[in-house]
Amino acid sequence: MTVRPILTVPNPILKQISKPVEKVTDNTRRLMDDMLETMYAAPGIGLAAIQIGVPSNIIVMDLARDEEKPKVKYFVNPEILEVVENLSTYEEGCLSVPDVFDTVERPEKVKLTYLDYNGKRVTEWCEGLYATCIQHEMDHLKGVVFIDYLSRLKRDRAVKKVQKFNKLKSEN
Ligand code: GNR
Ligand code: NI
Repeated sequence: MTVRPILTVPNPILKQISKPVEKVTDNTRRLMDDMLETMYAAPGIGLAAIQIGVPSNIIVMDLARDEEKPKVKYFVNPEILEVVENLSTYEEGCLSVPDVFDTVERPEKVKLTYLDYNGKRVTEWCEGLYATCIQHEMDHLKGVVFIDYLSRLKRDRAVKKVQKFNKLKSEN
């Protein structure tokens, strides 16, 4: 397994629309293994393939707290089938926008269908942090990053902050 670099805004690759996976193969699983290792190294609670530059509809997630045992989830070709009307707000962050946090409103429950690590179909209702995170990750598959929901001023500030940080890093 390999930790791969995570792309940050304003990299245009993050705006690409990811494509469905035809079949869950060993190659798909190798990519998911790399994504999980990259996510843990960051560290983060979710990662979409496009964040490491791969435009495929693949997401990994682990919502377990530090002390808990891992709760790894893999999603291939996820689709939201239903959402409830109620919204919930959450202070979101993103590995592609490091050190920026802001509130985003999203449906508090979603009915999700996807293929798991073995290519088996799973359909389930998600709520709480799980609902927030899967919607955040599925936005990445459509080229959307959470700062796209903020005002232009906040979004521009966030991008500038990331660029400044990356410039400082590259000088070290
Ligand atoms: O690590 C992450 N934390 C997080 C916190 C609140 C809402 C969404 C997230 S996902 C983020 C990792 C990431 O950028 N996934 O795309
Ligand atoms: Ni993100």
